[in-house]
Amino acid sequence: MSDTIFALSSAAGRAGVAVFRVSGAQAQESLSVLTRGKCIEPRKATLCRLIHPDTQKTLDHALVISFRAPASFTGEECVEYHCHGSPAVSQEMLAVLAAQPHHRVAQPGEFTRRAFEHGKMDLTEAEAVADLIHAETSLQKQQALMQMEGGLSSVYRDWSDRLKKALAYLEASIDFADEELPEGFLTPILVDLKDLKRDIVHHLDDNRRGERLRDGFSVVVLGVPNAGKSSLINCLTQRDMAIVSDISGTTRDVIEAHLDIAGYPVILSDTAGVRTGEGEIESEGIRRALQRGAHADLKILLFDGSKSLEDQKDIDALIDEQSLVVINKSDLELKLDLKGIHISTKTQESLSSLLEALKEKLDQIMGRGETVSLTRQRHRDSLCEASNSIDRALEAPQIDLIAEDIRLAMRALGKITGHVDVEDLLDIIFSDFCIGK
Ligand SMILES: Nc1nc2c(ncn2[C@@H]2O[C@H](COP(=O)(O)OP(=O)(O)O)[C@@H](O)[C@H]2O)c(=O)[nH]1
Ligand SMILES: [Mg+2]
Repeated sequence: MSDTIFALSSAAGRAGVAVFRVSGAQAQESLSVLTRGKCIEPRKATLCRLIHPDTQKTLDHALVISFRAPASFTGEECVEYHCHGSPAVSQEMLAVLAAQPHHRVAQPGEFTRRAFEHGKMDLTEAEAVADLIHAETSLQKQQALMQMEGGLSSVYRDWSDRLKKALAYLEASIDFADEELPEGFLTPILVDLKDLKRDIVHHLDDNRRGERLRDGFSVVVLGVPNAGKSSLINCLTQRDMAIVSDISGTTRDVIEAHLDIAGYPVILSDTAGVRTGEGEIESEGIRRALQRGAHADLKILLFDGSKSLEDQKDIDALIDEQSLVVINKSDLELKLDLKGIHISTKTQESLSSLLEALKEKLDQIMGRGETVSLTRQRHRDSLCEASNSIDRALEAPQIDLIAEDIRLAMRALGKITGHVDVEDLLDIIFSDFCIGK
């Protein structure tokens, strides 16, 4: 912790501006070296000539902002240098900073980790910083911002406070002998615990929407060979990423494309055509296709409108709640009697209706409302732990046992926000970040 860390915080390569960040006890010293002791007012962008300390020549003209501890992102002394974004300037800046006493390159996520360790944010907020940096769609960004602004923390903090209150009552009573306790003393505490338990279960029963939004929704296209699955993916991605061909069974493996559908991140998978009794490689492809379909958030069942249903029975059998029936080749004579969205990947007809229907299905999965959702399995695990402890508390025969289970439930909640016992988790969580954040 005593090292001063630095990094190029903007993306590497040529750019208009390159931002370098320095944080730690010696950050003001290196600033002084680079500006030859120029006095820089904190929190004010100041145009400075940076001097290379070895050659005494100009290194760059940069906008410098200094943040004095603890009023900085990390809570430490911090300096930001907004330099010209050339590889040559970057190399020199990094070399000069590296040569300063007690300075070293930051590890991935180390600035945010220091912010967490100085109490600037809790663990869910720090995780949200990483999510915000990785966000690819508007809804992912919105979710990350909500969590970064304390959306999850405030829910868990409130629950923890409710447990603390119950615990305070119980602890006050432990000094009394059982017979001295007022009649019905436990009842309101148990009612509160039951309410809390219901809130946690409700929060957990969220269709995994936060996790799905963070990781992307998996949508799989299934259909008989030549239904136009690869053509559809090509249309939707507007790229030739899947191979389109007349020869049945060209797509033998699963191909993925990442799409942004009305703000939802979607991972769209092309698959081998589903039909029975084909060659060995193809059967493996079919097995994978069906397996993908079974695990997907949503299936697009793509029918060939120019063929009869009899020829597409295997696909018909897959229709369920998680599927969208789409009938392709509307430019040809219709030979299929089935309800669904009629499209043509050839003429691009009604592709927008398909996208609209996909959006509606995703809306359904996400549910309405702006409530915050947990975004990681880690949160889910600890919430289950808290919920189980509350269950045990509700069943416990003695006051000191109830109190102990409440303490365990508080501990589980504290693990999510990072208020207890998370040393072993930190390396894993912050390694998810990029360098410079
Ligand atoms: N007429 C017509 N042909 C299509 C349409 N979509 C795909 N095809 C053709 O159907 C054949 C099979 O398409 P492909 O995308 O490889 O099907 P897949 O086996 O399901 O992946 C190709 O010759 C496509 O050009 C369509 O909407 N109309
Ligand atoms: Mg194909």
